Amino acid sequence: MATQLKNLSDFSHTTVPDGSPYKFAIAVAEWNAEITGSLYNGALQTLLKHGVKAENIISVPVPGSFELTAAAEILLQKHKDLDAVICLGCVIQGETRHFDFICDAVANGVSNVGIKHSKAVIFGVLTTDNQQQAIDRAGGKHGNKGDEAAITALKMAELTATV
Ligand code: DLZ
Repeated sequence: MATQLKNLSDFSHTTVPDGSPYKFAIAVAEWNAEITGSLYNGALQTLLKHGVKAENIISVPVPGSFELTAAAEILLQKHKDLDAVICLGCVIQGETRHFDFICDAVANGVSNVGIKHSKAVIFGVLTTDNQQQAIDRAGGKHGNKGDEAAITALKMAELTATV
């Protein structure tokens, strides 16, 4: 049962739920694979570190970030016992408007899939101006956004189970 929040200090960024009761899927884009591979390793290790059983993690590759929405939908349709889906990708700004179309589509898409299924679908997609910014956020000087996506999934799984 969710408890009353009393003050801002309740919004702890250090308390991560025990993941042992939960089941997750990770969909990871193959575009910019050296970046998304690091995001994936970060997310996977973070789930395992927080007690998620290896057999309760489904991992699927998709060609590009645009396909993450379809993957999340398919996973939630086929695996009704999933608690959350983590979507990982990396879209790097190019010379055309492709960047904007892909970023908009995947952000709106994963959001809509989550609402449709009443399950958290986590947006772990880097949207950067260049390769260096992506490296910095995939295990570099700005941490690993895959780890953060996994922690968000754990928190949302607990919320879904307890609210
Ligand atoms: C086509 C494309 C381009 C130009 N750039 C990226 C990118 O930076 N990151 C990414 O994940 N995917 C990219 N894609 C592929 C699209 O996401 C998608 O796979 C194709 O448009 C086919 O639907």
